[in-house]
Amino acid sequence: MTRRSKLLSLVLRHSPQTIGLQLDAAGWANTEELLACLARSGKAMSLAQLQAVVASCTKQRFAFSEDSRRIRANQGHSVTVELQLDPSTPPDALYHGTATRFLDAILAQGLQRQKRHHVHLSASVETASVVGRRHGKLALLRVDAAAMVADGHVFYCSDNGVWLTDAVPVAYLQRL
Ligand code: HQG
Repeated sequence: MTRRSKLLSLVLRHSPQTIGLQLDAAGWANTEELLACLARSGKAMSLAQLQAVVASCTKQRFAFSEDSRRIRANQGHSVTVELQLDPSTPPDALYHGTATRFLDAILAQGLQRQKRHHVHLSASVETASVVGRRHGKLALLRVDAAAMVADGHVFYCSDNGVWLTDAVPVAYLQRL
């Protein structure tokens, strides 16, 4: 299951061309075409296996369209897609987990989106901690989202509850 989820992340977020797949402007792939491209690339997956990955993924990384004919990743892309999310008002505080080795750069430049489309923020310290530990020794930052909203920064919430924004200047960051 994890292997299939990673494969879907690769083709739906970062590198659809590795299996000859095309995403539309909003990041959707045709479900049948995805399965056909996977099969042609020697990475065959059945529709039932694909549905199981989408349903079982605790982070809801992927979503089918209502008619199930299309599938996309909910966030995390490096390829150019326009997810067409509506701006949304976040909780007053959001959290970002990172590794201690990035702190000097972050506290000099603010949070930048790096290879992704947005900076990813969490509504809970717990989720931010899990995200941060992926990178090494955990460092937690509190983001003053209320002040950012007051100053005109725009936030989006992905379908799986990840808060997204273009960048977080240093003034809104506090080390926890
Ligand atoms: C750091 C996972 C130096 C940033 C997670 C992070 C999330 C800077 C790393 C989603 C910096 C980028 C995203 C600066 C930011 N200088 N380092 N100025 N600004 N950074 O993986 O937020 O499993 O692109 O702190 O659960 O860790 O893929 O972002 O450590 O939701 O579904 O640069 O990815 O979801 O790392 O994680 P990432 P992230 P999935």
